[in-house]
Amino acid sequence: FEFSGYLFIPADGIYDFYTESDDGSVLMIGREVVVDNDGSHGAIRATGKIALSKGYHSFILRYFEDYEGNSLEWGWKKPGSDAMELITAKDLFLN
Ligand SMILES: [Ca+2]
Repeated sequence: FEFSGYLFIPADGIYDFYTESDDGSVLMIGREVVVDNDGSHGAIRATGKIALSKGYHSFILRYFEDYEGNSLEWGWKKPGSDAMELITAKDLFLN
């Protein structure tokens, strides 16, 4: 599966992202791979970080399922926050 669209970044800063997937997933923002959680595996989390400016940024979230269970979740930690939270529909603008 490939999900794409735009993510609204509320303020300049360094953002942490994660995907937690069974099996593999990769998150790209702009042309940069931010989270590489690829490969055949059970539900594991991978993280990455990127500096972003305020505004709309394109993203691609790729996911595949190989065998047995299947799940996909993604989230972020905004600058000044100390906890990861889910990315919700209000953060997204789809193509
Ligand atoms: Ca699986």
